[in-house]
Amino acid sequence: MHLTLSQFLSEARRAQGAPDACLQQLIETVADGCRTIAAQVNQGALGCTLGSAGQENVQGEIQQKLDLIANEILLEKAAASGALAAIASEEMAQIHLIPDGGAQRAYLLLCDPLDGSSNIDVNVSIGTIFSVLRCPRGEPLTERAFLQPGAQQAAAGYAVYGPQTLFVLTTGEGVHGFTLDRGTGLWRLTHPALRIPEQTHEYAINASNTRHWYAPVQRYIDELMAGKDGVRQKDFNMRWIASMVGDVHRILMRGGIFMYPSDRRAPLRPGKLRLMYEASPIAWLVEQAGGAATNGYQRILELVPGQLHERVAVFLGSRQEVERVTHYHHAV
Ligand code: AHM
Ligand code: MG
Repeated sequence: MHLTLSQFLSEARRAQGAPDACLQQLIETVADGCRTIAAQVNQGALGCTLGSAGQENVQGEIQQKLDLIANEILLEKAAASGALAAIASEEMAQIHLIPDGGAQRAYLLLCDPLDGSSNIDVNVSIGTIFSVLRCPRGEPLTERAFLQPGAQQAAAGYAVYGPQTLFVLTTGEGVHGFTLDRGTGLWRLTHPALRIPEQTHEYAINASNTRHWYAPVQRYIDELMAGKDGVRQKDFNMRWIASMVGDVHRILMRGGIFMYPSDRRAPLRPGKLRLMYEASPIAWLVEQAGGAATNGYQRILELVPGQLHERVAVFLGSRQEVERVTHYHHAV
Protein backbone atom coordinates (compact mmCIF):
# COMPACT_ATOMS: atom_id res chain seq x y z
CA MET A 1 0.00 0.00 0.00
CA HIS A 2 1.29 3.48 -0.84
CA LEU A 3 1.92 5.73 2.16
CA THR A 4 -0.03 8.97 2.26
CA LEU A 5 1.91 12.24 2.26
CA SER A 6 0.98 12.72 5.90
CA GLN A 7 2.16 9.22 6.89
CA PHE A 8 5.38 9.68 4.91
CA LEU A 9 6.19 12.99 6.62
CA SER A 10 5.36 11.62 10.07
CA GLU A 11 7.63 8.60 9.48
CA ALA A 12 10.44 10.88 8.24
CA ARG A 13 10.02 12.99 11.38
CA ARG A 14 10.27 9.93 13.61
CA ALA A 15 13.30 8.53 11.74
CA GLN A 16 15.28 11.72 10.98
CA GLY A 17 13.75 14.35 13.23
CA ALA A 18 12.88 16.37 10.15
CA PRO A 19 10.67 17.94 8.97
CA ASP A 20 9.62 19.43 12.31
CA ALA A 21 5.91 19.46 13.16
CA CYS A 22 5.52 23.03 11.96
CA LEU A 23 7.16 22.33 8.59
CA GLN A 24 5.15 19.14 8.18
CA GLN A 25 1.97 21.10 8.72
CA LEU A 26 3.07 23.73 6.19
CA ILE A 27 3.94 21.13 3.53
CA GLU A 28 0.57 19.45 4.02
CA THR A 29 -1.13 22.85 3.73
CA VAL A 30 0.64 23.58 0.44
CA ALA A 31 -0.26 20.11 -0.84
CA ASP A 32 -3.87 20.78 0.15
CA GLY A 33 -3.73 24.05 -1.81
CA CYS A 34 -2.39 22.17 -4.84
CA ARG A 35 -5.26 19.68 -4.59
CA THR A 36 -7.72 22.59 -4.64
CA ILE A 37 -5.90 24.17 -7.61
CA ALA A 38 -5.99 20.78 -9.39
CA ALA A 39 -9.78 20.70 -8.99
CA GLN A 40 -10.02 24.16 -10.59
CA VAL A 41 -7.67 23.12 -13.41
CA ASN A 42 -9.82 20.08 -14.12
CA GLN A 43 -12.97 22.18 -14.42
CA GLY A 44 -11.50 24.02 -17.42
CA ALA A 45 -14.14 25.88 -19.42
CA LEU A 46 -16.86 24.57 -17.10
CA GLY A 47 -15.34 26.44 -14.18
CA CYS A 48 -14.93 29.82 -15.90
CA THR A 49 -11.21 29.68 -15.11
CA LEU A 50 -9.81 29.97 -18.64
CA GLY A 51 -8.61 33.13 -20.37
CA SER A 52 -6.87 36.33 -19.42
CA ALA A 53 -7.57 38.29 -16.26
CA GLY A 54 -6.87 41.48 -18.21
CA GLN A 55 -4.11 42.75 -15.93
CA GLU A 56 -0.32 42.47 -15.62
CA ASN A 57 1.90 41.14 -12.84
CA VAL A 58 5.02 42.87 -11.52
CA GLN A 59 7.08 41.42 -14.39
CA GLY A 60 4.77 42.98 -16.98
CA GLU A 61 3.26 39.62 -17.99
CA ILE A 62 -0.48 39.33 -18.63
CA GLN A 63 -2.04 37.35 -15.80
CA GLN A 64 -4.44 34.54 -16.59
CA LYS A 65 -7.56 34.04 -14.49
CA LEU A 66 -6.11 30.81 -13.16
CA ASP A 67 -2.87 32.57 -12.12
CA LEU A 68 -4.94 34.74 -9.78
CA ILE A 69 -7.22 31.95 -8.60
CA ALA A 70 -4.23 29.73 -7.74
CA ASN A 71 -2.55 32.64 -5.94
CA GLU A 72 -5.67 33.27 -3.85
CA ILE A 73 -6.00 29.58 -2.96
CA LEU A 74 -2.41 29.39 -1.72
CA LEU A 75 -2.71 32.67 0.18
CA GLU A 76 -5.87 31.57 1.93
CA LYS A 77 -4.55 28.12 2.86
CA ALA A 78 -1.15 29.42 3.91
CA ALA A 79 -2.65 32.12 6.11
CA ALA A 80 -4.58 29.45 7.99
CA SER A 81 -1.62 27.11 8.43
CA GLY A 82 -0.27 28.67 11.64
CA ALA A 83 3.29 28.00 10.53
CA LEU A 84 3.91 30.96 8.25
CA ALA A 85 5.10 34.49 8.85
CA ALA A 86 4.87 35.73 5.25
CA ILE A 87 4.39 34.64 1.67
CA ALA A 88 5.82 35.88 -1.64
CA SER A 89 4.49 35.01 -5.06
CA GLU A 90 5.13 35.55 -8.75
CA GLU A 91 1.71 37.17 -8.87
CA MET A 92 2.28 39.73 -6.09
CA ALA A 93 4.70 42.66 -6.32
CA GLN A 94 5.24 42.77 -2.54
CA ILE A 95 5.51 40.16 0.16
CA HIS A 96 2.29 39.40 2.06
CA LEU A 97 2.57 39.32 5.85
CA ILE A 98 0.28 36.82 7.54
CA PRO A 99 -1.74 38.67 10.18
CA ASP A 100 -1.28 36.92 13.55
CA GLY A 101 0.86 34.45 11.63
CA GLY A 102 0.38 31.63 14.10
CA ALA A 103 2.17 31.00 17.34
CA GLN A 104 5.28 29.83 15.58
CA ARG A 105 5.80 32.11 12.54
CA ALA A 106 8.74 29.92 11.76
CA TYR A 107 8.70 29.86 7.96
CA LEU A 108 8.46 31.92 4.78
CA LEU A 109 6.76 30.58 1.66
CA LEU A 110 7.57 31.52 -1.94
CA CYS A 111 5.54 30.28 -4.86
CA ASP A 112 4.78 30.38 -8.54
CA PRO A 113 1.10 29.52 -8.10
CA LEU A 114 0.54 28.55 -11.73
CA ASP A 115 3.62 27.73 -13.78
CA GLY A 116 3.25 27.41 -17.54
CA SER A 117 0.42 29.93 -17.81
CA SER A 118 0.53 29.93 -21.62
CA ASN A 119 -0.62 26.29 -21.50
CA ILE A 120 -3.74 26.76 -19.35
CA ASP A 121 -6.17 27.36 -22.20
CA VAL A 122 -4.75 24.61 -24.43
CA ASN A 123 -4.98 21.80 -21.86
CA VAL A 124 -1.27 21.04 -21.61
CA SER A 125 0.50 20.21 -18.32
CA ILE A 126 0.91 23.11 -15.89
CA GLY A 127 2.03 23.25 -12.27
CA THR A 128 2.66 25.00 -8.96
CA ILE A 129 6.19 25.56 -7.63
CA PHE A 130 7.00 26.33 -4.00
CA SER A 131 9.97 27.00 -1.75
CA VAL A 132 10.05 27.20 2.05
CA LEU A 133 12.66 29.25 3.93
CA ARG A 134 13.22 29.67 7.65
CA CYS A 135 12.06 33.04 8.94
CA PRO A 136 14.98 34.96 10.47
CA ARG A 137 14.40 35.94 14.07
CA GLY A 138 14.97 39.28 15.70
CA GLU A 139 14.58 41.59 12.71
CA PRO A 140 11.58 43.34 11.18
CA LEU A 141 9.94 41.16 8.59
CA THR A 142 10.58 42.76 5.19
CA GLU A 143 11.53 41.49 1.72
CA ARG A 144 15.12 41.24 3.00
CA ALA A 145 14.17 38.22 5.12
CA PHE A 146 13.40 36.33 1.91
CA LEU A 147 16.72 37.07 0.20
CA GLN A 148 18.41 33.82 1.19
CA PRO A 149 20.35 31.54 -1.18
CA GLY A 150 18.52 28.41 -2.31
CA ALA A 151 20.95 26.26 -0.31
CA GLN A 152 19.09 27.43 2.82
CA GLN A 153 15.67 26.12 1.75
CA ALA A 154 13.85 23.98 4.30
CA ALA A 155 11.53 22.37 1.75
CA ALA A 156 10.83 22.72 -1.95
CA GLY A 157 8.64 21.09 -4.53
CA TYR A 158 6.02 21.31 -7.21
CA ALA A 159 2.68 19.95 -8.23
CA VAL A 160 2.20 18.98 -11.86
CA TYR A 161 -1.35 19.03 -13.24
CA GLY A 162 -1.14 16.65 -16.18
CA PRO A 163 -2.73 13.35 -17.15
CA GLN A 164 -1.89 12.48 -13.53
CA THR A 165 -1.57 15.02 -10.73
CA LEU A 166 1.62 14.63 -8.72
CA PHE A 167 3.17 16.45 -5.77
CA VAL A 168 6.98 16.21 -5.82
CA LEU A 169 8.86 17.15 -2.67
CA THR A 170 12.26 17.46 -1.07
CA THR A 171 13.19 18.39 2.48
CA GLY A 172 16.84 17.52 1.85
CA GLU A 173 16.45 13.74 2.11
CA GLY A 174 15.96 12.86 -1.56
CA VAL A 175 13.04 13.58 -3.86
CA HIS A 176 9.71 11.84 -3.48
CA GLY A 177 6.62 11.93 -5.71
CA PHE A 178 3.00 11.52 -4.53
CA THR A 179 0.11 10.87 -6.90
CA LEU A 180 -3.27 12.42 -6.14
CA ASP A 181 -5.88 9.71 -5.61
CA ARG A 182 -8.98 11.49 -6.88
CA GLY A 183 -11.27 8.99 -5.15
CA THR A 184 -10.04 9.78 -1.65
CA GLY A 185 -8.34 13.13 -2.19
CA LEU A 186 -5.14 11.72 -0.66
CA TRP A 187 -1.61 12.18 -1.98
CA ARG A 188 0.02 8.73 -2.09
CA LEU A 189 3.73 7.94 -2.35
CA THR A 190 4.15 6.42 -5.81
CA HIS A 191 7.63 7.67 -6.78
CA PRO A 192 10.02 7.33 -3.83
CA ALA A 193 13.67 8.37 -4.08
CA LEU A 194 13.68 9.70 -7.64
CA ARG A 195 17.07 9.74 -9.40
CA ILE A 196 18.01 11.55 -12.61
CA PRO A 197 20.26 9.49 -14.90
CA GLU A 198 23.69 11.14 -15.31
CA GLN A 199 23.61 10.72 -19.07
CA THR A 200 20.83 11.54 -21.47
CA HIS A 201 19.97 12.00 -25.10
CA GLU A 202 17.18 14.56 -24.53
CA TYR A 203 17.33 18.33 -24.23
CA ALA A 204 14.78 21.10 -23.72
CA ILE A 205 15.24 24.68 -24.90
CA ASN A 206 13.09 27.25 -26.70
CA ALA A 207 14.95 27.08 -30.03
CA SER A 208 13.03 30.05 -31.47
CA ASN A 209 15.55 32.19 -29.53
CA THR A 210 18.56 30.65 -31.33
CA ARG A 211 19.65 33.87 -33.05
CA HIS A 212 19.87 35.66 -29.68
CA TRP A 213 22.01 33.09 -27.83
CA TYR A 214 25.52 33.74 -26.57
CA ALA A 215 28.40 31.64 -27.96
CA PRO A 216 28.58 28.94 -25.21
CA VAL A 217 24.90 28.01 -25.61
CA GLN A 218 25.17 28.18 -29.40
CA ARG A 219 28.19 25.83 -29.32
CA TYR A 220 26.51 23.36 -26.96
CA ILE A 221 23.26 23.19 -28.96
CA ASP A 222 25.08 23.01 -32.32
CA GLU A 223 26.91 19.94 -31.01
CA LEU A 224 23.69 18.30 -29.81
CA MET A 225 22.03 18.95 -33.16
CA ALA A 226 24.99 17.55 -35.10
CA GLY A 227 24.20 14.23 -33.38
CA LYS A 228 26.07 11.15 -34.61
CA ASP A 229 27.86 13.22 -37.26
CA GLY A 230 29.43 15.61 -34.76
CA VAL A 231 31.73 15.57 -31.74
CA ARG A 232 29.05 14.02 -29.49
CA GLN A 233 28.79 10.96 -31.75
CA LYS A 234 25.21 10.24 -30.74
CA ASP A 235 21.80 11.61 -31.71
CA PHE A 236 19.82 13.79 -29.32
CA ASN A 237 16.09 14.40 -29.19
CA MET A 238 14.41 17.70 -28.32
CA ARG A 239 11.32 18.35 -26.15
CA TRP A 240 9.79 21.68 -25.08
CA ILE A 241 6.51 21.84 -23.18
CA ALA A 242 6.72 25.57 -22.22
CA SER A 243 5.83 24.63 -18.63
CA MET A 244 9.04 24.28 -16.65
CA VAL A 245 7.26 21.97 -14.24
CA GLY A 246 6.29 19.67 -17.12
CA ASP A 247 9.79 19.65 -18.60
CA VAL A 248 11.43 19.14 -15.20
CA HIS A 249 9.03 16.33 -14.33
CA ARG A 250 10.03 14.47 -17.50
CA ILE A 251 13.70 14.97 -16.57
CA LEU A 252 13.10 13.59 -13.07
CA MET A 253 11.42 10.55 -14.63
CA ARG A 254 13.91 9.71 -17.40
CA GLY A 255 16.72 12.27 -17.55
CA GLY A 256 17.49 15.20 -19.82
CA ILE A 257 18.71 18.78 -19.66
CA PHE A 258 16.49 21.87 -19.41
CA MET A 259 17.83 25.30 -20.42
CA TYR A 260 16.49 28.84 -20.29
CA PRO A 261 19.62 30.92 -20.93
CA SER A 262 20.10 34.66 -20.80
CA ASP A 263 20.60 36.07 -24.28
CA ARG A 264 21.67 39.17 -26.19
CA ARG A 265 18.30 40.89 -26.06
CA ALA A 266 18.46 41.90 -22.43
CA PRO A 267 21.90 41.63 -20.86
CA LEU A 268 20.59 43.23 -17.69
CA ARG A 269 17.72 40.75 -17.45
CA PRO A 270 19.35 37.34 -17.25
CA GLY A 271 16.99 34.72 -18.61
CA LYS A 272 13.24 34.50 -18.17
CA LEU A 273 12.81 32.38 -15.08
CA ARG A 274 12.74 33.81 -11.59
CA LEU A 275 15.45 32.77 -9.14
CA MET A 276 13.56 32.56 -5.88
CA TYR A 277 10.33 30.73 -6.70
CA GLU A 278 11.18 28.92 -9.96
CA ALA A 279 14.92 28.23 -10.34
CA SER A 280 15.95 27.68 -6.70
CA PRO A 281 13.29 25.15 -5.67
CA ILE A 282 13.69 23.22 -8.92
CA ALA A 283 17.50 23.34 -8.60
CA TRP A 284 17.30 21.81 -5.13
CA LEU A 285 14.99 19.04 -6.33
CA VAL A 286 17.31 18.32 -9.25
CA GLU A 287 20.43 18.21 -7.04
CA GLN A 288 18.63 16.02 -4.50
CA ALA A 289 17.84 13.62 -7.34
CA GLY A 290 21.52 13.41 -8.34
CA GLY A 291 21.43 16.04 -11.10
CA ALA A 292 23.05 19.47 -11.35
CA ALA A 293 21.76 23.04 -11.76
CA THR A 294 23.79 26.13 -12.72
CA ASN A 295 23.32 29.58 -14.25
CA GLY A 296 26.11 28.68 -16.69
CA TYR A 297 28.81 29.64 -14.21
CA GLN A 298 27.72 28.85 -10.65
CA ARG A 299 25.42 26.51 -8.75
CA ILE A 300 21.98 28.13 -8.67
CA LEU A 301 21.68 27.17 -4.99
CA GLU A 302 24.67 29.38 -4.11
CA LEU A 303 23.33 32.55 -5.72
CA VAL A 304 22.39 35.23 -3.20
CA PRO A 305 19.24 36.99 -4.40
CA GLY A 306 19.32 40.78 -4.61
CA GLN A 307 15.57 41.12 -5.17
CA LEU A 308 12.46 38.99 -4.76
CA HIS A 309 11.56 38.83 -8.44
CA GLU A 310 15.02 38.66 -10.00
CA ARG A 311 15.63 36.49 -13.04
CA VAL A 312 18.36 33.97 -13.67
CA ALA A 313 19.71 31.83 -16.49
CA VAL A 314 19.00 28.13 -15.93
CA PHE A 315 20.77 24.93 -16.98
CA LEU A 316 19.60 21.89 -15.05
CA GLY A 317 19.11 18.15 -15.22
CA SER A 318 21.42 15.24 -16.02
CA ARG A 319 24.75 15.94 -14.37
CA GLN A 320 27.12 15.28 -17.27
CA GLU A 321 25.25 17.57 -19.66
CA VAL A 322 24.95 20.43 -17.15
CA GLU A 323 28.67 20.13 -16.40
CA ARG A 324 29.47 20.26 -20.11
CA VAL A 325 27.44 23.39 -20.90
CA THR A 326 28.78 25.05 -17.72
CA HIS A 327 32.31 24.22 -18.84
CA TYR A 328 31.60 25.88 -22.22
CA HIS A 329 30.60 29.08 -20.37
CA HIS A 330 33.87 29.10 -18.40
CA ALA A 331 35.88 28.37 -21.57
CA VAL A 332 35.18 31.73 -23.28
P1 AHM B 1 5.11 31.47 -16.14
O1 AHM B 1 5.55 31.22 -14.74
O2 AHM B 1 4.56 32.86 -16.33
O3 AHM B 1 4.22 30.42 -16.68
O4 AHM B 1 6.46 31.50 -17.05
C1 AHM B 1 7.43 30.51 -16.91
C2 AHM B 1 7.37 29.54 -18.07
C3 AHM B 1 8.12 28.26 -17.77
O5 AHM B 1 7.27 27.34 -17.15
C4 AHM B 1 8.54 27.80 -19.15
O6 AHM B 1 9.68 26.99 -19.13
C5 AHM B 1 8.79 29.09 -19.86
O7 AHM B 1 8.02 30.09 -19.19
C6 AHM B 1 8.36 29.04 -21.31
O8 AHM B 1 8.82 30.17 -21.96
P2 AHM B 1 8.60 30.40 -23.53
O9 AHM B 1 7.21 30.94 -23.69
O10 AHM B 1 9.67 31.39 -23.89
O11 AHM B 1 8.77 29.08 -24.22
MG1 MG C 1 6.57 30.04 -13.74
